[in-house]
Amino acid sequence: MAAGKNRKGKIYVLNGPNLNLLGLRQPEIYGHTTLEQIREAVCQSAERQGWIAEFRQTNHEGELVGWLQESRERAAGVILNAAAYTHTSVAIHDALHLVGKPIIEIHLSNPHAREPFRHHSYVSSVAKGVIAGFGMNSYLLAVDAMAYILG
Ligand code: CA2
Repeated sequence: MAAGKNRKGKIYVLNGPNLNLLGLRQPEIYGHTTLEQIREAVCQSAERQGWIAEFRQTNHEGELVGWLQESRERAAGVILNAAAYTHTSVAIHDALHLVGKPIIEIHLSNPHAREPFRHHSYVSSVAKGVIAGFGMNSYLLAVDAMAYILG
């Protein structure tokens, strides 16, 4: 086993509004994979790399803010698909500022190839990096990147 593979720290993987409907609506944009299938793949990949993925979804902005506050004490890093809140939420931007751990912004689709209102992100300026446009693989690439950043 490679050095550090048995640390078992937590990586928070947080998902915003409507992502619970993945695979059930608009497959032409978001694909056929369900959030549960993504959760399983993410948890397995994290585990293989010596981390525990804490995978959650909420439709509520305040709950997401609460989880970001919690991550300050409980997570080594945060992978965030804030969904529509990416483009609207100063509250999430402020909470991300306080996390003090590496943050990776992810999206299934590429917001820059979509409507202009998706081109601005309140997450990007406080993220270590952004991965977008690769469907479920955006999540898996983010797990790899986070494992690499955390060493
Ligand atoms: O591409 C992404 O991951 C997004 O974060 C998804 C958000 C969108 O507002 C962002 O601009 C980009 C929307 C998530 C909505 O999820 C749905 C899932 C199934 C059916 C309809 C919506």
